[in-house]
Amino acid sequence: MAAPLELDAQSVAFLVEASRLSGQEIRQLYAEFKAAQPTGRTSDFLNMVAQRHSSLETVRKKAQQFFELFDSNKDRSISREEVLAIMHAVFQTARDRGVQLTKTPEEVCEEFFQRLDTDKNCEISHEEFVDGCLLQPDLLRILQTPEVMNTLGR
Ligand SMILES: [Ca+2]
Ligand SMILES: [Ca+2]
Repeated sequence: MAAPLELDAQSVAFLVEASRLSGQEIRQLYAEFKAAQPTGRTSDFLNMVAQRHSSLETVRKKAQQFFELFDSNKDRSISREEVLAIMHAVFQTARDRGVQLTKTPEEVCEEFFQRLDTDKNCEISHEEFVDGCLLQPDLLRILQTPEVMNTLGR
């Protein structure tokens, strides 16, 4: 018999909403938290999980939005042509704004594939894109520059 956990339904519901973890995962984390810190308060646990997971969730959501913008033919996969088309448009926006560019759209596209196409099949899957953004936070920072955002209409 597992020891009863003093995490009420309301707290679990709050965390499910904030973190997108399942209720079961949250109870598991709570059990680990109580094992590590027997005197730890529930409020400390709530703060810890909400903070750690909501930032991840924000990144995941942004990555999801960018994936959909890049995947213009909506086949749940990003091709070189799709990346190149967007890069050419982004570079045009940048030039119009007088921004100096040191790379070509082709080079940026190549870098994109080197970093995200993990299985090297020349297509970036939804999973590769989202996982890549979670593991390489600077990718999202690059995607959120004004030139890219303007070009993508965000
Ligand atoms: Ca596509
Ligand atoms: Ca791939």
